[in-house]
Amino acid sequence: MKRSILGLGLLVVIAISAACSSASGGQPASAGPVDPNAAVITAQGNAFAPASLTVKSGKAFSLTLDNKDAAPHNVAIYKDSSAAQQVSIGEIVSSKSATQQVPALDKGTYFFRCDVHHEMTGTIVAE
Ligand SMILES: [Cu+2]
Repeated sequence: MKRSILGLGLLVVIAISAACSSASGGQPASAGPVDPNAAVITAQGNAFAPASLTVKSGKAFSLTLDNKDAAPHNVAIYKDSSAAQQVSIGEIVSSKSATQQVPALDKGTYFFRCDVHHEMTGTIVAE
């Protein structure tokens, strides 16, 4: 009796791990490391969503751009809208996602844009 319960448990474990591996194998390929805690900005129809992102100041973070457009986009963060001082420049990708590591920010409001389409803009607020 005990033996068959053990056998059943083993079968369940095998079934679960098989289900997991087939699920991850079916995922579309994406660029860059996958960080489940990354903040996500979506680019679609040549616009960012959300256009304003709030983060914790003083703490580096991962930011994923999920580009749903065939057009190339990136998330380029600058100190302000003059785009004179770079903070973090993300990889330019088309129809896929890319994750960038953003250094710890002082409290304040930062500007980001797509370096390909300067009309695509947003703000990051570090508080
Ligand atoms: Cu763009």
